[in-house]
Formats: sequence, structure tokens, C-alpha cells
Amino acid sequence: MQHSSDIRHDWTKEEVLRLFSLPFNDLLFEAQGVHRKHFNANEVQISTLLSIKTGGCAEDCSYCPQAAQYDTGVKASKLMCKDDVMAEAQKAKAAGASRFCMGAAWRSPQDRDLENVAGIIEGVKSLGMETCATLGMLTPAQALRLKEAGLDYYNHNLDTSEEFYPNVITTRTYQDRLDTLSNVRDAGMNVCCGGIVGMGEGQTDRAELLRTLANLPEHPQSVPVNLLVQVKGTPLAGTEELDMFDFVRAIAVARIMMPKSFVRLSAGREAMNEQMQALCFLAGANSIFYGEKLLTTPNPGTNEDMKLFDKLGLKPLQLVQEEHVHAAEAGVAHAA
Ligand code: SAM
Ligand code: DTB
Ligand code: SF4
Repeated sequence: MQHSSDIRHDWTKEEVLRLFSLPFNDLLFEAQGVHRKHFNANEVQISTLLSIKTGGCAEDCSYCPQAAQYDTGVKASKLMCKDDVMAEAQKAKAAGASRFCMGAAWRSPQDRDLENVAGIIEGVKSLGMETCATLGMLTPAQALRLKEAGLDYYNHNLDTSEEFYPNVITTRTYQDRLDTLSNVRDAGMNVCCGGIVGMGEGQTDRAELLRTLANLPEHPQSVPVNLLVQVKGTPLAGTEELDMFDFVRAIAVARIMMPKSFVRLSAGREAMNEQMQALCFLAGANSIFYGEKLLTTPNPGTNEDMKLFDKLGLKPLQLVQEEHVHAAEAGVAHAA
């Protein structure tokens, strides 16, 4: 199929729908082909999540166990202190994670909070890990402050299509989200942006979400595809389950449309067997969240994940240490 491996920002709705309606084997074959042009197909980036400020959130995201207005049993807590966060990051590093992602249940951070988070980021960065944070909406100045503190990635999801969005969230607009993404991009940080499937949306909504992501001025460097974790007490608990092949299709289409981005098989792995996760890797997913917990809900254990990696011959992506890069550069210079 022409253009399929190009970096494009002009996808039409029809083109994306056509990808979704390909026979499953044709779609997976194409996605795996695109994947192999840009990545080592047996390497998976692993990130560990930590909720550094849990619950009590004023927003009404109808999937979220941390919204104060839903009775989900999540207890609200204050921002964690730097030492405790660093201890968790150290553990994640020892377990093999290359990136540490910190989440806070805020609509947007207060400037005072942001200073505390900036200190935490500096600490985690000093451990030699990549850093990621998801703190809600950011102003341009806040984005610059986080960049200055050493933040490598900012996660802010579009969650779904613009059309389906008002069924899910009413306390902030789609445009608010696009504005934050543009502030993050302008500050020079890597963007981690994706969405959630299985919220009762249709195939066209999934197609439109991916089209919006791919048609941004730059493809997000990281694209998390979350399967809704249904949490009792949230309005979306009890939603009809998505057919898992449609989940795999969403991964494959994301891979084809954003060939150089890391596509993350994100929330929802607890509900997937090994074979389903293997299909997601075949469809071009090359990143996971690693560690027993996502933010507030369970995730497969690290032993389980390492067993699966062994069975499939997958290897965690190692960060290229700066010293090695410098040494290699020096070597090249000598040789020349
Ligand atoms: N409060 C910040 C915000 O919403 O921007 C950051 C944290 S928020 C929990 C980060 C993302 O987690 C959400 O945008 C959503 O995509 C995802 N998420 C939250 N609850 C989820 C669930 N039950 N299932 C799947 N993904 C979920
Ligand atoms: C993302 O796209 N998924 C992660 C991360 N970014 C912050 C969050 C998933 C949360 C699942 C529900 C919970 O554990 O609270
Ligand atoms: Fe708050 Fe984020 Fe949950 Fe929405 S997704 S309720 S903003 S913590």
C-alpha cells in the first residue's frame, strides 16, 4: 500500500477507516513490515509508573478511579516527598525499567506543586533514568520549567475522538488538551500522547483519535494505547467489553500511521492473556508499563512479564549511556 511507511501528517478519515477494515492478517502483515523498517522488532521499551499524588481530583473523567466525585475506594493523598519517589525509581531501575513515569491526579499543577515536582524530576534524572510526568494541563511557562528540571517526556492523552469526547469528560475541552500538547512540544519535550479504547466508542472514533494524533505537527514520540480498566464506582464500569481483535487493530493502525513512534501496550494487560499480548507486539507495540501497579490499579507482575519476554525472545530496550556514546565518538575521531 503506497505511503504506508512514510511519515505523514495528512491522513484522511477514509484512509484510516480503510486500514481498520483490512483483513486482520493483511493489517498485521503491513504493521509488522512498517515496524521492522524503523525498529528492532524484538526490543521493547519498558516504563514504570508511580502515582506521586493520588485521588481527590476535581475532574469528571468517567473512566477514572481518582475523580473525587466517584465512589471507587481510592484514598486521596498528598504529593509524595522526593526521597520516597527516588527510592521507588531506584527499585524500578534495578528491576530493569529505563523510564520512570510519575502521575498526579490534578486538573493542572499549582506553581508551588510544580516546583516540588521539578525537584523530584531532578532527583530521578540523577539516577540515570529517563523521566516522564503526567500532571494535567500545563501553561507554556510550566512546560518550560519542567524541561529545565530535566523532564524527558510529558504524558497528556487525547483519550478518544473529538466527537466521542463529551461522552467521557465535561470539565475540560479537547482544545484544552491540544493546547497543552502544543505547550509541551514548544518547550522541547518529547510528547507521550494516546488514548483509551473500550469506552463504548466505535471503530470510527478509534480511527479519528489516531488520525488526530498522526496529523499533529509532530507525531508523539510515544503513543500509549490503553484498554479501559473498568473500575467499580466509575460511570464507565459495566461498559460492553471491546472485542480484543479490535484492540489489536488499533495498535496495528497506530504503528502504520506513526511509524517511528513507540506504541505502548498500556493499561489493560491484566485482562489479556499471553497470546493476546504477543499479537499486540506482532502488530507493532514496542513499549509496556512494567511493575505490579499502574497508578491505582493492578498490572502484571515483573516476573510474569520477564517470563513472557523469554518465551517470545523479546529484550528490554537498554538506554544508550552517554559515556558510551562519547567513547564511541572519540573512537571514531581517533580512527579518522
Ligand atoms: N490527571 C492527569 C490528567 O488526567 O491529565 C494525569 C493522570 S491521568 C490518570 C493519565 C491518563 O490515564 C488519562 O488521560 C487516561 O488516558 C489514563 N487512564 C486513567 N484511568 C484509566 C482507566 N481506568 N483505564 C485506562 N486508562 C486510564
Ligand atoms: C497512560 O496513557 N496510561 C497510564 C499513564 N498514561 C499515566 C495510566 C493508566 C491508568 C490506569 C488506571 C489506574 O491505574 O489508575
Ligand atoms: Fe483527574 Fe486525571 Fe483522573 Fe481525569 S484522568 S479524573 S484529570 S486524575
